[in-house]
Amino acid sequence: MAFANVVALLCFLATSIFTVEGEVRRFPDTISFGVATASYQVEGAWNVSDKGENIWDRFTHTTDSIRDRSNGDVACDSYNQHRRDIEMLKELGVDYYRFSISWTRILPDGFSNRLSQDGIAYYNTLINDLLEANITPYVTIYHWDLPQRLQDLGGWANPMMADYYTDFAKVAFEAFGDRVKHWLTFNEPWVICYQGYGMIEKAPALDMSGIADYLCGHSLLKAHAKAYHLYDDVYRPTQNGRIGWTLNTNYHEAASQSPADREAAERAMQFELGWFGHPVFSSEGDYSQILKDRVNQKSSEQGYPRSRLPEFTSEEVAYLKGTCDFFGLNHYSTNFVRMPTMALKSSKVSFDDDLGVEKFVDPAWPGSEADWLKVVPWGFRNLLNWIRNSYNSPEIIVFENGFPDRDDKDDVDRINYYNGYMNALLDAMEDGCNVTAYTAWSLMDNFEWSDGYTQRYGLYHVDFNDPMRTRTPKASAMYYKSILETRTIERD
Ligand code: GBH
Repeated sequence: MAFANVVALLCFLATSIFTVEGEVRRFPDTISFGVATASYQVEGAWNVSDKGENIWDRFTHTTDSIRDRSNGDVACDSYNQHRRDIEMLKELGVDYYRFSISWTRILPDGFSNRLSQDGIAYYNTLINDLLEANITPYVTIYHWDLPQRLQDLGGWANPMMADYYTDFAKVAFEAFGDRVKHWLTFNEPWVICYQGYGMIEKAPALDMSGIADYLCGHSLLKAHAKAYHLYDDVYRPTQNGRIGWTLNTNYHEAASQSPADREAAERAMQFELGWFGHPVFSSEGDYSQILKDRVNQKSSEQGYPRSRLPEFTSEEVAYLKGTCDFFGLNHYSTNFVRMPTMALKSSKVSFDDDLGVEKFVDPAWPGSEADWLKVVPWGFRNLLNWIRNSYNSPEIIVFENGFPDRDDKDDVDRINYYNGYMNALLDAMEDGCNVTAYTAWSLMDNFEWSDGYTQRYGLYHVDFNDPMRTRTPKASAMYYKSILETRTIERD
């Protein structure tokens, strides 16, 4: 009977929308889902064939800066096990896989006059096998593994890097662009420059904060714009892909609603996300006024003849503006920011001194294996809205979001993290943020930079004591899979 059918249908709908545990929310059909990795963190095969040495090979082999004294020589062995990786991607049901290209694997000397056929073949096979599995490749051209020879020339502090980088990008477009339609020029410029040139946290560990970090950022911005324009002018007309980059940031929430604290929080946003975001995404372009003013004023107080932050010419400002087809975002956590009560004395020249704010976290926020990573889902929602308001409602793609464990397969904390952050994502979308894709970091446990293998972000566990590097799904893998399958998530 028709009436009974209607009742049955309504009951079915009611139980599928409202489970006993709570309300279920649906993701719009416009959003796609993926997972990410990066070459040095997963590939291993560090000296196979003619691969050249990069700065992470050098850093891990010659310093004791890695917490467990490990390295990426073998890592997840994905160079030999990409088929297993693809099985996992299929099991998860992702739409796309974000991976990066190891520069010295395809250009052993860093320069584009000599190509490694084996290196090119490796990525060709990976890309072809992904496409065959119906998984879209998203390619990061540079995820931190600079050729050591280019580092010897000053790395990103050398203005010539804009050309060398663009040569490398050109090789990638030529070799893979017939099949790769999603490109990222850089992963996290802020981390590259702040942690690699300003601190000792990451290779090349220059430790020249307030100087080298700004030089790095300056030529990196130019490198990005040059590669973008190359793609836009030469490759887009025939290859029809999209290109941007992905910027990391904590969300910086004002500690109070006082004008001073709000100013401090906005300044922190402008120093972190805005350092690279403002020149590309703001309507006026260039570094933000607040960044220019702060560094300029500090520099002159400190007796420098010019600002430690280099300047762009007006041609360069125009050349940089709009050089992303979308806003790529890597986000993990949030902190509070307040204006220091006493003016901090400019004792030591540094990026943080230029910024001049105090950051702290709420001790009640749940933590993780990483001391900096607190679980604050509402910060993600606020951040997405900050981007919407500051940069004229761009299309946003979340390229990383994730949570570290120590060595755990029953990873309830990670499930809670994803549940909170994916709910916050939906909240932001309901606020009007145009988010079109979301990426979990990471597909599997991998080499976590200076934390070695002590912090694990994987949906899949990797046994690093096993020569086979056996992968096992964690509980969170099944959780993410079910979200992708049903396109729903339980309201938190
Ligand atoms: C990403 O970096 C990387 O792209 C990826 O390769 C890496 O494996 C993953 O995240 C996990 O770490 O609270 O001020 O001390 C994340 C970079 C690390 C940048 C934490 C900010 C701490 C800021 N972020 N860092 S603070």
